[in-house]
Amino acid sequence: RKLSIIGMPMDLGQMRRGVDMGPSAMRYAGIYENLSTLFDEIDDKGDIAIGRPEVVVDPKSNLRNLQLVAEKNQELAKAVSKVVEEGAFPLVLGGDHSIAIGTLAGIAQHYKTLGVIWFDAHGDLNTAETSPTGNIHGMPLAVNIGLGHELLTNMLGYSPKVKPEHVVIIGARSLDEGERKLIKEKGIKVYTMHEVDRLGMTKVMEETIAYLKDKTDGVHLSLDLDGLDPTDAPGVGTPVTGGVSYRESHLAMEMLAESGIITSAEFVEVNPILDEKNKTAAAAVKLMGSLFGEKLL
Ligand code: DIR
Ligand code: MN
Ligand code: MN
Ligand code: MN
Repeated sequence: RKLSIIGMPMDLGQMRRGVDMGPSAMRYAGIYENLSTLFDEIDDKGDIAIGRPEVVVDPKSNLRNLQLVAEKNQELAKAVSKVVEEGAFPLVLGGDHSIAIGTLAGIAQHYKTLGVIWFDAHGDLNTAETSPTGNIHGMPLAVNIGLGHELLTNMLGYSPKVKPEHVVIIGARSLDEGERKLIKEKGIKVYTMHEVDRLGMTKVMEETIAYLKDKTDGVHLSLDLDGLDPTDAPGVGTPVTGGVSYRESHLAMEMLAESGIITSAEFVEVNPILDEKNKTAAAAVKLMGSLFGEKLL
């Protein structure tokens, strides 16, 4: 099998600079060295150019950098779609989590019922109306189920990208008021840290895999490094204490590898400026190894 990597150095979906260096940080941490034995071929397509304009909030929409986030995500969507057409496994390196808008726009059109695992401390289910920040990286899951500004939801001319009943959120521990309401309203499956503690990661993943396996024809993993505990992944813009441990996160990836359900992935929010000796990028790369079937023995 073939792995195709696309770097998306996007930092316009939130306010902390440095997350644009996430793709470099992960490559530096040894993506190629760690994954080369797990694939017949690795094709690194390089980064999509973002540029570095000053941050602007559109006072009308409460969406920071809307035009550019939409435009650049559309470029990503087209690049990702091409990878799927080539039959390779798409791996996108972020960049803030707003890039999931482009990634899923590119992928979902190739599936009838795409499932999504959203590994994150946050729900990313805000809209302009509910967002306390105006940051689009807090909105991509809402956009992907069809809620939000049309420039984002209608990317590549279709919406929604996924159905709420095909989404599983894992690791949540910081949910805004509007997000909680939406989760209940749409019946989205969420394993908060309470469930991770209570059930254990083994059970959480068994249930997640069973929940998605039969009703989807592909599953995208959107992994926000802030889902991990900040002691294991300090290099993120919005750390929240009490997260998934390094070992638990590996177990989750290993179980996904065994299940064979994952058909695309993205690793986002790695910010080397806020990191400790590239620890977060290194954790991301090790998680990729587990996700792609690396074994200890
Ligand atoms: C917050 C933070 N809920 C927002 N979201 C983050 O801005 O909407 N998502 N950091 O990963
Ligand atoms: Mn996120
Ligand atoms: Mn997050
Ligand atoms: Mn491992």
